[in-house]
This record gives sequence, C-alpha cells and structure tokens, in this order.
Amino acid sequence: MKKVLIFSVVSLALILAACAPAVTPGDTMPMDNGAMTLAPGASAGVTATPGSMMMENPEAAHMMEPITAPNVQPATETEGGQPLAYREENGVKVFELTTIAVQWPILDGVTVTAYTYNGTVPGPMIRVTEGDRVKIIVKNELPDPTTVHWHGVEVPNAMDGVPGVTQDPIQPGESFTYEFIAKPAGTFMYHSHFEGDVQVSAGLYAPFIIDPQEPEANPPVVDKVLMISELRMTDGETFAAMPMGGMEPNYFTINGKSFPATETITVKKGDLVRLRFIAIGQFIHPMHLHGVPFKIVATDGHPVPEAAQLTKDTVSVAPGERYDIEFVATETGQWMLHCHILHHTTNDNAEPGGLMMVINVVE
Ligand SMILES: [Cu+2]
Repeated sequence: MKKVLIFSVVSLALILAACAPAVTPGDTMPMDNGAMTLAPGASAGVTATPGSMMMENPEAAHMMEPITAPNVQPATETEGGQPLAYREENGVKVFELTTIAVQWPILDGVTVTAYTYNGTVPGPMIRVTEGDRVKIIVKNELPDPTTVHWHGVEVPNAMDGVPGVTQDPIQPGESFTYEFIAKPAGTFMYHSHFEGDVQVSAGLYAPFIIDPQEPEANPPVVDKVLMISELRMTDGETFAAMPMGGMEPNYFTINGKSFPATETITVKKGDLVRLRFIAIGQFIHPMHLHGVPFKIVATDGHPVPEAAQLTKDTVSVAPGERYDIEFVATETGQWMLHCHILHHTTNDNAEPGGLMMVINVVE
C-alpha cells in the first residue's frame, strides 16, 4: 500500500515535471510571440472584421437603409399576383412590366413602402404554356437600377438578368426587353437580381407559371400560388428584412398580406386543391396544414413521380424553393394553414398574424 502510494506520488511528480515545460511557457511565451508576429499583419490593415469593413464602405451598407423613393403614391390595386394580360405579335406573347415604388397595404393600418412590378406585391403573375415564345418589356421607374431574373425558367444566358454578368443594369427611366421560349412546365417566379437583398425583400417578385402543353390528367379544382416573404417596419419606415442582427423581420406576408388580411381560400368538400408555395424572402418557413395531409407533387417546378411523392402535413420552404402540394378537402370547416415558426405568425410581435391563412371547406 505504502509502495503504491509512493509510486503514485513519484509518478505524479514526473508527470507534472514533464508537463510543466509545455504548459507554463505555453501560457506566456508562445502567445506573446504569436501576438508579436501577428501584429504587423494587423497594422497592415488586413485584419479588419467584415463588420468594420462594411461600415468603411457606404456602398456595402445599402441594405441597412430604409426603402424609399421620391413621391411614393398609395397603390391603386389591393391584390398582388393577378394574371398579367398580354398581346400577341407574330406568334409572340408580349408582356409589359413597369417597376414602380408604391405604398402597399399589408394589413389594416399597416402600409409599407414597396418596390413593385406594376404596382402590386407580388407583381402580376405571368402564366403561359410550355413552348410559348414570350417577350417581356421591363421599364424601370425606380430611383435605382434593376434587372429581372427568371428563376428556374431555362432561358438563354443573355436573358438571365444578372447585372454585370449577363447584362448591364436597367437604369432609372430605361427599358430592357427579355425574350425566350417558356420551358419547362412548372412553378417558377421572376424577381430582381440587382441589389437583390434589398429589391427582392422590397417587393420585386412575382409568380411565373408555365402550364404543360398536354392537359393534366387530373387537374386541381383550386390552384393557388402562395408567395411567402418578410419585412421589417420600424417608426413608419420599411426595411428589407434579413437574417442579420438588427434587420430581423417583424412582418411576414403571404402574397403581400399579413393575417388577417391574407386571402381565405374557399373550396368545396371533395375538391382537389393545389397550393404552390414559393419562398421569396430570406427565411425558411415550415408551412403546416390543419385537417388533412397533403402530397408534394412538384419541387422547384419539376413533377415528383407518384411513387416518390411524400405525404406530409408540414413542408419547409427555403428561400428560392417552390413546393407544389395537393390534397383533397374531405372535411368541412375553417382549416388553418400557417408557418410553424411561431414568431412568423405575429404582426410586430402580436399574435395572431403573419403567415396564417384559412382554407374554408364548404359543402
Ligand atoms: Cu415562417
């Protein structure tokens, strides 16, 4: 017993001695040396944090400024995402879009400053058939340059709408014409690609639906597009919301409206219902349907083969994604559809609000 104890004490002493040179100088010398060698680099100006670099460069901080424009007028329309009329010219469907800032009501008593296509949030829905030749004339009446990206549509490179890469920005007062063949069929969208962190959140987004050439075997009775986004409103000023300290959203919208101003979708018992979720904001939204489960029939516009269609009651829609879901409304009643991040079902932190809507199933 005594031997063991002595052995242990000796062992401990040896271990401590062995460790000591590594531990003690390590706490002081290498650190001092490290600081000495790093310091010149720091003084050379290469170690500024991203945050401080951003503040030194006013251009980089554009997203922290409120959304403004001179003489912004109240919107004359109240519903966004409505079908856009077109004219036919030599077999081409010609659409016209004008970017314009308006005061857009998202809720009774809450109006935001929005950048829009044709004065609504979302902008008007472009709906064509696969293979259609389309021409879209975009006139920019915003105080800032812009471009339009056709998200998910297989367009020629020069029509892709990326400023400084595929085209010059459309300057205020100028126009640009996009022309392509609409393909493939599915749920797509168009949105700004110029300072997208601000312009998209400010409202420059809209659905682009391409119907298949062959009529669907089992078309839904009700077919709705739901574009989901967020905004930040403080002291009457509108900001582009983003996942960044101080810029978090306090309003959440479905088709440009917050609950209870969101649309109630009335369907008949037995109807096949298709909802096309499009997340165009900067946050993920797990959208949950009460009452009956649904099937995910298309992802990012592309059909899911029947054997691979998941049956779910909640689907997370990440920024840029689209999910087409279908269900048969088998039970009458007012069924909620809402985001399950429950801060997202508030208006300026008051519940209920935000990403909620009612599916009203009637006899
Ligand atoms: Cu959400």
